[in-house]
Amino acid sequence: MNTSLKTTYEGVQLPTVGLVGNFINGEWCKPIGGKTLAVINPSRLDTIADVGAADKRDIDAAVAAAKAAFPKWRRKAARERGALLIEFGNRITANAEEIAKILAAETGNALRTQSRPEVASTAEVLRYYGGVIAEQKGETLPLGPGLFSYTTREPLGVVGAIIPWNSPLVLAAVKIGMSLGTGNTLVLKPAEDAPLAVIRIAELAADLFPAGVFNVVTGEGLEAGAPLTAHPDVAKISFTGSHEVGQKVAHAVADRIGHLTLELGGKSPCIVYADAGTDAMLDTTVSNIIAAMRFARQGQSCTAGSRLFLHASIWDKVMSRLVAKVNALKVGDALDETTDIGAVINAERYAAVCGFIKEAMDSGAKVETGKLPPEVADAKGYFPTPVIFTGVDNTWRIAREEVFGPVLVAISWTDEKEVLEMANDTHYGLAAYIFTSDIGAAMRATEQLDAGWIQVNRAGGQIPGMSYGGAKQSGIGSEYSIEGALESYTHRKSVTFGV
Ligand code: TXE
Repeated sequence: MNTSLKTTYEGVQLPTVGLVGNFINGEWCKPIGGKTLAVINPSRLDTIADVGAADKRDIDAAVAAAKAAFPKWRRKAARERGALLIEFGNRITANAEEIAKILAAETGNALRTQSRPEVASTAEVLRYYGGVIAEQKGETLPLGPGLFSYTTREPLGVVGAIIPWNSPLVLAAVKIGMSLGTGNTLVLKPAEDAPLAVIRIAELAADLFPAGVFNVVTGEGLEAGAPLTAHPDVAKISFTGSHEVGQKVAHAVADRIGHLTLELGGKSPCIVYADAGTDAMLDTTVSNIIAAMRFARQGQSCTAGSRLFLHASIWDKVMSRLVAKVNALKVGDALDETTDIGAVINAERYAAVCGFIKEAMDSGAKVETGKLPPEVADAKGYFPTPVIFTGVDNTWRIAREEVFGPVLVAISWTDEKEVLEMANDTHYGLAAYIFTSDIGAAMRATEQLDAGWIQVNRAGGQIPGMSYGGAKQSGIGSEYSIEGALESYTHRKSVTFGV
């Protein structure tokens, strides 16, 4: 094995053996085609490291290893599988700082505000599944005299998991915890833009699971992702990513009637009622709007509350405080401890975000704060400053499509019925945020909003244990909770006894 790879980047300890390629059947091995891809730091535009770029042959090898490991792994007691997940989480905690720096460098997500908390959540997610997975219970059903039926939860087989770059580590942990915990084996393909932290945690787990149970294959969407989704021996695909690729994945899986979980994007509403703008609540409300928008993740979150519906009676004071607070956030190098907001992931996404901003400006949107970022060629990194638009109609593209950048659209409202209709007027249905202390208003809104996850007076991230998944075109299936894991990663086997 080639060990002459660089081991540090800007003082950050990199994965070591993992950089040569794929983790298949308990071994690190180079991609069969010998191709590599460069992982770029979006805050500095230099190459952090080259990783293996797999193709169908590597996917075939990984799926074969996972298939061979399945019969033994599925028979291991759930509590023993859980113990390994807990140990995995503990190893991540023991190496947290080094992993967080790798994550910040490759994703552009600021170390202090984003990457350290993501590593902590990653370990917590694995420990959560490790703890609860023994509760893989079925049902009993006395059907009548001499007739008794029960169900067990059976794993599906080989799971293929494909994840994006915006929260790569915690999403890897969710898919690892749910699939391995329930007795499936796994082939995990991280995003080509951000595979390094995932490779690092795979290194930490290399001796933990029996060979073939947990496999990681790095590579691009078409060369490595597509063959995984189309593989006849993959029983289930769990995909988090774009709506467009989600459709392709669904088609590929449908061809063989495979199991599927999709977590796609969102254009989530953030509804602020008049009572959230009182002097006592103002600061909290403004912080919540900023948190919901995920400004500190450059808006690159599927749950970003990117459509702000602000009650007209509090518009002026909330908007002026919001602009002041957003302007105080420091945009910069993700590895810098003082940075609040890092960089957008790559040139393509940067150009797309700039395109959205320019189009809204050209259409006459009012810019409350922010500006059109410089052309990529002039930029030292992919740094769009946060933008807040007003004077935008809910029908404009900026108000309807997922920008996946730090761009908030604010719309004023007075009538509750109308605002709830506007909030629901989208094909997405992932998240929603409501800020009010009026319990009746909160009840009406939560009842009427079409969203998989509604937060009332909170704008945080997912917490292990809660069920999380999209309504409408935001996805299929539920993750994070034990119920989600059991529904999405197992099938029910019914057994009926007669006498
Ligand atoms: O995602 P892709 P991109 C949205 C967001 C963002 C847009 C584009 O709006 O701006 O999608 O992001 C793999 N078969 N979200 O282009 O392409 C790919 O290698 C199988 C929302 O980066 O969907 C990567 O591992 N796999 C989202 C993963 O899919 C394929 C998070 C995601 O990449 C493939 C990310 C193919 N044909 C983006 N093509 C969320 N739900 O949070 C690509 N991939």
